[in-house]
Amino acid sequence: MALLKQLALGAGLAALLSTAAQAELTGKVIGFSQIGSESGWRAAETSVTKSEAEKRGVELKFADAQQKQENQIKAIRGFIAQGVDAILVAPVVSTGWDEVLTEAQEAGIPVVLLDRGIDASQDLYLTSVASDQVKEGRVAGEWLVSAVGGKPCNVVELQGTVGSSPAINRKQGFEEGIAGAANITLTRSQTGDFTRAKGKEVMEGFLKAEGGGASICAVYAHNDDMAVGAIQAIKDAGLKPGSDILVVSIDAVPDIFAAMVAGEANATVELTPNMAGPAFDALDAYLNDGTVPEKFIITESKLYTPADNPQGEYDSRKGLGY
Ligand code: GZL
Repeated sequence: MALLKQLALGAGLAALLSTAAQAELTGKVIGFSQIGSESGWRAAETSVTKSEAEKRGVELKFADAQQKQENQIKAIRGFIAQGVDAILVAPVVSTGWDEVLTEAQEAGIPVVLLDRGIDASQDLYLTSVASDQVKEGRVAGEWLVSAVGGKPCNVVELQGTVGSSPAINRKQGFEEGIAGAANITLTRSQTGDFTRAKGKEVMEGFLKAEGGGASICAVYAHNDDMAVGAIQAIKDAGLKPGSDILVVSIDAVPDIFAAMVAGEANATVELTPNMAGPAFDALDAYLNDGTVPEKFIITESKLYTPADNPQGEYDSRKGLGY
């Protein structure tokens, strides 16, 4: 009995401490400059960030930039003027941040990057919480190599937002992943801006340019939303997504698992929408104990295929704000 009591006490203590830790940000005012709501994943990131803030008693000031960097810069300047305790930024593109982040630094306000990186001095931000986007692309490429075996395969690519770190890195990673396979050729590549509508439109263009698509063996999309748009375009062209044209993408949102259940998608690489949890934990340690976090906090990237219970994965993700 004594052991059970000790275990219960230990568990209770751990729970108490974790709540206490989360409570350390109580009353802090944190600004969040979010890119927009271009994809299901982005919507989930916003919803998870708000619930993580609420759990910790943070007053979150949320600004939706509608995909425009100038709106993000304006929002960050607003947070600085309000004298917030910290700023979260999901940077829509990777350049053009030095001036405004220097202003935040001069105001003594720590900045944490979420889900995308920037080309700027690492001194300008406290830490960055993101996936290894090159690895995501490489995992997708390696999956395609294994899926087609030695058969010749022309693959088309739907890139993310031009100039964004995921678009740059996922392209690089995919090319690394297929580099050793002479039978696989990347024949067309164009941005679909991470949206379903644009992904469908660009895929329609690829299909037309390739005489209806018979020569296209696979589509690689930098996110699931563009893949879902491409799936519709493939069906409209009278072809079967998932078999006539393989579909591989990134994010692991519920709708890509629904497509897998329907036999219309083949692989996705998971991206957690919970970048804010690690960000708030790092800010808690920094603001309360002066602990400087690692510069890069890397989240996991896991491959899912129809062999991995897609219905269960759909059910477990539905309702998380996607
Ligand atoms: C990647 C993230 C991307 C998602 C897309 O870290 O920035 O932006 O993969 C989203 O769904 O639009």
